[in-house]
Amino acid sequence: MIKKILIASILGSSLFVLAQSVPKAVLLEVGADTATVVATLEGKKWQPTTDSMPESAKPLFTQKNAIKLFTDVGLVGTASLEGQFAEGRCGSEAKITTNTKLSRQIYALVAPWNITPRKVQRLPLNNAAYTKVMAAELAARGIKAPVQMTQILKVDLDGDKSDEIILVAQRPAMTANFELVDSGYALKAHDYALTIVRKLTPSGVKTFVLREASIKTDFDSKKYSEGNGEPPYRFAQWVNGIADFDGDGKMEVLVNSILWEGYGFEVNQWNGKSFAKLFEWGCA
Ligand SMILES: [Ca+2]
Ligand SMILES: [Ca+2]
Repeated sequence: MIKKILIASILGSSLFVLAQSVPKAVLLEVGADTATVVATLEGKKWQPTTDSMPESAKPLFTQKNAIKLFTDVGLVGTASLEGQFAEGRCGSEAKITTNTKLSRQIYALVAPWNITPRKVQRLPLNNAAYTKVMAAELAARGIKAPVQMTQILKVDLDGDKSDEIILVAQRPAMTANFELVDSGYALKAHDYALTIVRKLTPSGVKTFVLREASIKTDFDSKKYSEGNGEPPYRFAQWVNGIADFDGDGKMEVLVNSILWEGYGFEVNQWNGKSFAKLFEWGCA
């Protein structure tokens, strides 16, 4: 069978085109009853989709409960596709049905592998040791603001039998359900958002930065209302998904962030030495 496909593809256009045309997995952004296609895994590369749902990806959705819903704590349920994909606000949209109660926008993978091979644990935010770690990170950046931890997650991302610790802190803070407080505008000097991973390496436990932002001065509302200057920043960050995006048994980290009036995410992957960006997506 494989031989036949190979011959057909050589006789046809090319092997490369064949590999590109059949996605291995699809990433969806999921709301209460709608899913939007945001990226497809083509060969070994995740490609953010622009507008239309790739025809070749449709067979991936035919099975009931093919859509695997995940959050910062890994797999939380499944969903099934209902009806056809049509153009939506941020990409191809379709109706879905699920028994899982969704209280915010989350993400889902349609992929044949186990997307969360290891458990993720949410730790209490008042952890003294991790508050100290975060305080040191803020101090190292000259950020004079208190630690406002919004997430502490414990998970063995890469399966080396040692847990990584993911810490997210920010001011303004976010609610436990990742809603913006006071619209999330960074107005005060030293407002910040910082997402880091603590990981055991051959040279000890090290800190890796997934995302960071801060402002040095107060927002000048007078200047802005007079028509000068930039609007205030919004740089809220939250880890909204931990899952294995490519089926290699190692889990990646999806970090959402607010960008001006829009929002987006980056998927970060441990490459053996550091966390690198696998791909990103955004919608205004
Ligand atoms: Ca590990
Ligand atoms: Ca992986």
